[in-house]
Amino acid sequence: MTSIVLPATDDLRARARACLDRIGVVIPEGDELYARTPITGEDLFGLKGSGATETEAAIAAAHDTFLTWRTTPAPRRGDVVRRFGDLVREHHDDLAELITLEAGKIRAEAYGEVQEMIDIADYAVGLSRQLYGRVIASERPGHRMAETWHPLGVVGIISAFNFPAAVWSWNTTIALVCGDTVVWKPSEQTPLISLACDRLLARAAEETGAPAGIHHLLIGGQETGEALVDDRRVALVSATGSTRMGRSVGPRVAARFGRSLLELGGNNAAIVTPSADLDLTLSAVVFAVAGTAGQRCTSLRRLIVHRDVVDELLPRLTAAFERLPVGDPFAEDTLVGPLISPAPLEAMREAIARVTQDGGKVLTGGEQVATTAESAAYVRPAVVRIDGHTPVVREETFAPLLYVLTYDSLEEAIALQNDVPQGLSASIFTQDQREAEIFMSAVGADTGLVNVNLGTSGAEVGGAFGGEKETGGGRACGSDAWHAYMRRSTSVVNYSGEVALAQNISFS
Ligand code: UN1
Repeated sequence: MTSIVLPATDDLRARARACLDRIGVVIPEGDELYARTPITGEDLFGLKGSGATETEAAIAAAHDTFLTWRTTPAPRRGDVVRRFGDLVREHHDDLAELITLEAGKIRAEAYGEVQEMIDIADYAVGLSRQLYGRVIASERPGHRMAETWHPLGVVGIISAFNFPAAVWSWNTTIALVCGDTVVWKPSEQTPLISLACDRLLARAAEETGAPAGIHHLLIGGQETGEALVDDRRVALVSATGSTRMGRSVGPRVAARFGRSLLELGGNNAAIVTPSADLDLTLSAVVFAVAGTAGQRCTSLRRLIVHRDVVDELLPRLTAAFERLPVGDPFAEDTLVGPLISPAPLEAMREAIARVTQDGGKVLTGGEQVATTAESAAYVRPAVVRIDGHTPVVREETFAPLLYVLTYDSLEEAIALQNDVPQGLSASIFTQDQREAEIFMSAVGADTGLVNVNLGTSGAEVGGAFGGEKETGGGRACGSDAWHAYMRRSTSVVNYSGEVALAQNISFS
């Protein structure tokens, strides 16, 4: 078997260093943790980590800075975010290159992730002039009742490897215009891109006169995350990652009556109905499964196909999967880059073994792709046909693995879609308006994101992003998601000159 030729790690290291230089990052070299590239699976740099002392200092400084930042008018807080967005535009190539180097995304997707940073920065700048409250009709004469949204405090961000820059940007740009300050613990798998983001924001702060203490980066492991989770000065913990992580974070933050915003696992499904446009369905499904090598929380994991179209769809689907170029994410024609590490490859193998034992049939994929780098993990996206939900189908496997199930009635298809513990994103492919409306209605998909004639992944930042059930319930990004980053005060003013009690109470 011919193996795919990958770039030399020395060349990748030089590319990373050049991007970091252009952004202005001085690499904190050390030997406490290692920046690694999934392209070859090898280390790029040894780094110094942040210990307990740095974590404490960062939280204390973020809290101190909050006390003044909250008094800066919101449109002025928008200035730092506007400048940050400009710097991201200037360094679009550098950031995208670092994302490819450290997260293994193909070029187009790495550029897309940086675009998502720009989009949310634009959104947050506009929001800085729109932090509106409501004026509410009072039941008492001569009284005015109004809501005001105030800055909340320190926001602790715990982010994952798969969107190492965009998810931080969603949280940070909105937190900053809301008057909060940020302490960020990124994934240990993506320290370089985190250093780059931190540096660009620090430059934006320097240039716009915002205090340096509005943002703190902590390069650390689980203990660092736990310190944020347990510290009362951290008003909101916004955590993206596995349901397992969320199960520990949520109750711990709640135990101290802190707030959490959880973006956890998905087990996203798409229903293909008899009226679906199959060409459109195919290309949407292929991206949703194989994009980012199946490592998005919104990746498509289950395809629920009507029995009348399954025989037509499946051969076309497997052929499309077999044509997918897997390999070096820097190569122009590659569509599927590496998995972040060998662990998801192992998880995918295990899932395939379990589903096969349960009667599933692998239609294509699942094999590791041979390359010139021993420690890298490249895999062919897989399609498995299975008759119903077995336990492994109801779990999230963070890899390009699609289970295909069949259905006869829409009701049955919706029941299957909802019969998983997670509730992030769902799609239906149909030209039947009635079916589409039912799918989006109260008896339809129980997910936070519901799509008609498009795939489950690739949401725009303007909408509220997040999901129900074991996905954690949090909403980030657009719409009114900013409310999570502020505290609401309901104020009542009596200008009547008399005492009037609510609920018609007379107390004399
Ligand atoms: C994630 O995988 O954690 O909707 C976020 C999408 C992207 C964000 C995914 N905009 O697929």
